[in-house]
Amino acid sequence: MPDRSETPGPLGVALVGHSFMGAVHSHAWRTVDHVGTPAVRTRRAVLVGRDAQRTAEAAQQLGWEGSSTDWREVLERDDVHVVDVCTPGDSHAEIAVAALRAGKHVLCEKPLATTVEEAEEMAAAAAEAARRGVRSMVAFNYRRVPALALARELVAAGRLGDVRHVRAVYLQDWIVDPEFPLTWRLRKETAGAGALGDIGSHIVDAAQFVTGQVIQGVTGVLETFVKQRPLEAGPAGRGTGLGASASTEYGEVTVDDAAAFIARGDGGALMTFEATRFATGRKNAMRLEVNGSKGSLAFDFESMNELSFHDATLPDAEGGFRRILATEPTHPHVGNWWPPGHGLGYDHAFVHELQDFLTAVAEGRDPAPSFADGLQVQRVLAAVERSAANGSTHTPV
Ligand code: SOE
Repeated sequence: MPDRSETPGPLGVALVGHSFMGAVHSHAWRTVDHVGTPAVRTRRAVLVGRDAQRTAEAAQQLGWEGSSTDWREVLERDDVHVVDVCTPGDSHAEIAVAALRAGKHVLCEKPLATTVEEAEEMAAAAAEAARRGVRSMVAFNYRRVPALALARELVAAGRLGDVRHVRAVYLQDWIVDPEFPLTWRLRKETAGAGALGDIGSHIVDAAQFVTGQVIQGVTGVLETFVKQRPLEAGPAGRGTGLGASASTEYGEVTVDDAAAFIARGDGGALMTFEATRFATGRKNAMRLEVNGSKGSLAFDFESMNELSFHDATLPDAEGGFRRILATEPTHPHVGNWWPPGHGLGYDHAFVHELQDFLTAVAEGRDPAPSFADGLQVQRVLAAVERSAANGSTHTPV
């Protein structure tokens, strides 16, 4: 462990975006200085948004020193060292690349970009910045859920043997109502993809993170169940995200509502994926099951403190899935929190993400997942889209 008796800092942080993700990240930035011994201290210097009044109000509510409507101006500030990008996908590349060029460390929400080309530009800028000691990371937060991090450790320690199957699903239902408005997440030009990009990207990252296998070929199908939706009511026309309200005019949904695809991992695993916003009753069911020659693991984010483990090396009479409560101080990320059994929530994974990001910055190394990792996920998503567009369907005869 590095000696952190004199924690350096503070690093000034600029957060761009103050909708759902901006609020979750704000919570994490408020908390990270107070958990364990931080690698470096931070200051919540400035919150950036499009509307001056709404951004100023959000800054006050979320605990930022000031607010701005001009991220370019913020990049010129010497007291800003970190830029956290929580905007809709279509502005990730422009902001992140400019921030890296300005010498700011960058944390960027997922999926990294709206296209492979943008993600390539971002990964190239990140690689160039790293040579100047400037760090970057893509925010696949579920990696930092203790039970999923434990799953990775068990696979890496060989407890599952050879991994043969990965079954990954991410099920939500927040747009089941056909009158839910056409927010930025439902338009290709702002989001890049629908369920595939927004939540499919999480399970692609999680499957690769847990198994250590890199996805090779994919075959996929996409579906848009509701093709027209009311436009959003409201000033900015890009909505407040998940809680937006509808106007009386309608527009076309240009992304998928659901995606299903199969893939091969480079270690021989057969992987199946399903991402949907139409699984009524499932709110944030991000689930992963891994079957190996020596055992299996199962995780469901809706019970995020638990990991089920079947050890196939035990005698048959003692087999079966047992529940590991991933709340011991010896479990990944848990040590600085509450006594065993007291459980963590969605927000804690974002604090862990910042802890790892800041530790890498302080220690002068690149954090993971990198922009190159984000690009690789983007390529998988694009391959699913190509397959869905060109794929052959065989009618049972
Ligand atoms: C909406 O589908 C959303 O907020 C995603 O954008 C997040 O990445 C996921 O964690 C929760 O759901």
